[in-house]
Amino acid sequence: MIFNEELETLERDKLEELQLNNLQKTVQRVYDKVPFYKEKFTEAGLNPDDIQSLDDLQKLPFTVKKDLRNHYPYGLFASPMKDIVRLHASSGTSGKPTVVAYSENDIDNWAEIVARSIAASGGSPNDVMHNAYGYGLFTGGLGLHHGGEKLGITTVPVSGGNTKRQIMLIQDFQPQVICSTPSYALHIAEKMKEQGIDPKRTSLKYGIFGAEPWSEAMRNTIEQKLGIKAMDIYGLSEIVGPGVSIECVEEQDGLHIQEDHFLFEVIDPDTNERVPDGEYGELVITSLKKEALPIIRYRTGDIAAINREKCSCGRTTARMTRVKGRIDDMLVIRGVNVFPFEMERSLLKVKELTPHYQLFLSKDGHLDAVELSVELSEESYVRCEQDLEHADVFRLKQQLRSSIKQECLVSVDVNVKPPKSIPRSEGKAVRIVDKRMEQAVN
Ligand code: DLL
Repeated sequence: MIFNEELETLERDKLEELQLNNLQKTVQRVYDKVPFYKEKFTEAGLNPDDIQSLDDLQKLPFTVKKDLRNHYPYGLFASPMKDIVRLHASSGTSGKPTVVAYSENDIDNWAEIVARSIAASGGSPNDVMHNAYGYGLFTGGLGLHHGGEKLGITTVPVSGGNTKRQIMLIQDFQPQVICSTPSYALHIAEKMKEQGIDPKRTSLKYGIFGAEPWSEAMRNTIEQKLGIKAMDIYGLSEIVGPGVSIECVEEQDGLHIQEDHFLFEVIDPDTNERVPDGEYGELVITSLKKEALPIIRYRTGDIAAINREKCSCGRTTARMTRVKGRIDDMLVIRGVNVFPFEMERSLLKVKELTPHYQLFLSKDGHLDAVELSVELSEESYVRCEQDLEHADVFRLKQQLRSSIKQECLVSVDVNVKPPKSIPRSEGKAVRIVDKRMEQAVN
């Protein structure tokens, strides 16, 4: 189902006309209302009249996360506090959080794009939606919530955690749609099994999963374990939260960008130049309708590519690939670049292992070293007599190492652990434990 037939299927020239109009308004708004942008534009010798085409966007300076931090908490807002009805914030694990603001119109627009997203994923007003994204400063819970209500789906605001209760509610309320991080969906499936419930035989039909990188192989695993269609939703708080782009259930091949709300560019993070469609690079996003915190050319740090081919679902919007990872998470192991989640594919091929893993990074002299911690499934642990020195464990370790070497061209140490020893997450999974800085300090 297409929620907003008119805007999601606009002819390209009409869409671009709309985008340019809203880009000009946004540029004027930040110039008039946010001293940070006025200074940056002035420094670059620009004023809002210089934006006469969508290509002129490239003249504008980038905005980076540090700019939000440097203006913590309210310095980049373009609306007076009396017009701001909501704040959200990042977790701020590395310093102050980044704070984002919404006017009433911003909340309405956000609900609109999330309603589109749930509909694109297969949800309809007849359904019940179990929303297990965290409610609070994180944008996942409330973002899906308002979109759900806007679509008219029966929205159950469960939030994250208390997995036993989640399972009870899934059994009692019989939802068709579940929203959570991919890793939490796996955790729920695992807990169901422990309780003697077959996760494939619940009422669930679709999952709306995002907020962390996950691979196509992980999608297959989730679909198979839960017997559902697993859809990828992308977003980030600096831009709005979830709903910036979404897969359609017809193709599950790229995430439709809400192009009437956001302008996407893909740049080479080293040269800062745009790369052609189809090539991977850093996503740079400009908001077109936001009032409280409009953002110009925000460098997301996320790596993906864009495809403008028409989709069979009828939407005319461009699609982005799934996010390969964040630039900060890219590992350079003996000169080879690799994103942690690229190793997922090799891991998920080994049927004796669970889909849970963690990567520990350390320094071995001047070189980066990686240890991949994985765990045995209950059945395999019993089969190898609970002995991690067992020949079978040794064999699957070798198998995983050589598969990673073949697919990712890097060598990693593999540490096989007993079942349930990798921490489970109720929100974003912590996949990377980086000890390199600690080692440098000591
Ligand atoms: O994670 C918003 C969100 C909530 C998206 C629920 C989807 C579902 P932040 O906490 O600001 O916002 O984190 C944003 O998470 O820059 C990406 O690195 C990553 N991310 C989000 N969605 C995906 C996805 C929310 N589908 C950061 N695939 C982004 C890969 C994702 N990474």
